[in-house]
Amino acid sequence: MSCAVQQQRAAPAVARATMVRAAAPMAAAGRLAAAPAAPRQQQRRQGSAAARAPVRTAAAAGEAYVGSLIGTGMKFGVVVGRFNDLVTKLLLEGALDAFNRHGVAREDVDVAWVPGSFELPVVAKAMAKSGEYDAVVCIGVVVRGATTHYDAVVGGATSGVLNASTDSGVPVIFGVLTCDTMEQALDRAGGKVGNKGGEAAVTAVEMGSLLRTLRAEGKAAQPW
Ligand code: INI
Repeated sequence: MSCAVQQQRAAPAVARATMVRAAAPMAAAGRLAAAPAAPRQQQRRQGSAAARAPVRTAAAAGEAYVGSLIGTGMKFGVVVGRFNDLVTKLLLEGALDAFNRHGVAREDVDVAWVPGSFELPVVAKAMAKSGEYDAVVCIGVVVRGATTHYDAVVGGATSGVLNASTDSGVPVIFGVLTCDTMEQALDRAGGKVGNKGGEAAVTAVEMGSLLRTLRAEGKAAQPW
């Protein structure tokens, strides 16, 4: 199914990004505009100081867009690393729970497992380019203490996820924990620092929604 067809089919009004017509606040922040030339007679009547004073005009503002946090009717892919799956399973639970709380049906979320964080980008990019998803979430856990190639895994995952996103035009969200200890990772997987998997899912809803609206209005290129 082509992306355009897919997007029309699955774009309910409720999932669309909010468009806010920028009014007073943005106009007030408008730049200082050059004063229009006053007719000669008028210039003579004005005092010289007043005539030199800059004139503030209300600058016409463009539209302001923000993604909706209601994901009903949207589709998502989740790619999860098995390495440190004690924690990645908790992050996945957090992501699925957040999707549910934001109106995304469970059958609209596909989950793909890969060996480790280094393998996240290739699958995320392929899923993003399939045209099936509004956004893809990558979930992994890299713990510094447990590996000598921490930097290589983190670097590959980070740049790979970013590249998957910008290359496909589909948001690919970085839900990879990079921690010094397993305890820090658990704190971020439903422990005392919340659940970063859930946060990644909410980011996916917002970004997917924003791009749907921008594309529907011809303000963003179609993906890939
Ligand atoms: N993968 C992780 O997701 N987290 C880690 O902490 C990790 N460590 O420690 O090495 C890890 N390594 C595996 C890596 O992601 C690849 O699967 C492997 O290198 C094969 O390409």
